Amino acid sequence: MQFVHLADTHLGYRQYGLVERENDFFQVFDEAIDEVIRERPDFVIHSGDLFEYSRPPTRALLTVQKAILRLKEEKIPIYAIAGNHDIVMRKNALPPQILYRDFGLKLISPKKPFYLEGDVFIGGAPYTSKYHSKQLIERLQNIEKSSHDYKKRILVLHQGIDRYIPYEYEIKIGDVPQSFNYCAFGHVHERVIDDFGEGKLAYPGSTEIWRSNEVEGYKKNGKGFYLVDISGEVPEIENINLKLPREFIKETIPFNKLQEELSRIRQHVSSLHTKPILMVTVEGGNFSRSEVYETLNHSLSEFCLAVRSNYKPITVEDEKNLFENGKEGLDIKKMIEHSLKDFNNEKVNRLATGLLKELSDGDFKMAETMVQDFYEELYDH
Ligand SMILES: [Mn+2]
Repeated sequence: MQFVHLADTHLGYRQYGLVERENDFFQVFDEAIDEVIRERPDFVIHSGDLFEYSRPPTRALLTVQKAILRLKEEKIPIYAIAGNHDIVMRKNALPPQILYRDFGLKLISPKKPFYLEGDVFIGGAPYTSKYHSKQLIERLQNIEKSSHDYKKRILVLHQGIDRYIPYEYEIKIGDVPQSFNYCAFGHVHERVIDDFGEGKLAYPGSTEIWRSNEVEGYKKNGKGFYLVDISGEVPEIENINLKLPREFIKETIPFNKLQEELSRIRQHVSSLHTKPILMVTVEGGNFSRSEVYETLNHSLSEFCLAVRSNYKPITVEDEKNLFENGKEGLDIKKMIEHSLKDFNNEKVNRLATGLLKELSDGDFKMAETMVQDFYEELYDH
């Protein structure tokens, strides 16, 4: 008995406002469906964030419709839950997944918390905010009760858990019932496979690079989905990697080697078949940002879909010196002021040092108020 576990496809996302990036997300999704059909699993689970928005662009809706119809033709059932991106935060709001019910998609929801696929129990709940976590925990206990009599049990959720995202979780690992053979989770964009209870807990991660901080994880673990065999005592999980449509390149170059580094990067990006996304951090030295920006774009933009730049006048080495020279020990407040001095913005400075203080004191309420005040002020102008 094999199934595919997929999540966080974020269809309709137009990264950096680029239609090419929107297409990349569609392309990798189509590729995922091709691969699913080649693998011929008994069923598919999509653990949420199918779409980027609760009102997806028509093309995203059609892409999914086509995929669902292909799976239906191949007699591969698909189960899904709504993720935080698929949901409007309004009572009784319906996620777009509901549109495919008549095409065969089985939506797991509070109204229909579980299904049976042969003798496999597939239960779960849509994304629930931290504010309503009590309700979710109650739901989980009920789902666990309903699952008791079945030999194979799968739990489908789209949540952050403290063990994996310590600052933005909705529930704690102790709140997740341990009696399931496989926890098919979504929300965390990195790949995770953990032993949990008698079985496994897994996040397949996002299928494309949704934020630039996913690049490192992608290089290490790839992106794609899991093919899970639950026939045996413990589930066996196989990583299926998809080929991403374009490279996402991150480079950090010292300002004093700008020219030679740029020609090295230029050589690389000009050899690629598909224009990459390039993120360059220029660090160290006193330089004019606008001039460096011009230089970067001038030498690289014809070979890249997008050139994003970042500037760090202070290098890691400088930071270390600042730390070692301080006789009274590390003055984080000074370090923040120093590294933000280029923003030339007293308000950002005040927010950063203020947040540092309140968060290290554990006064989250105060920190929240500070952030709210900051943005209110920002949008007032
Ligand atoms: Mn997501």
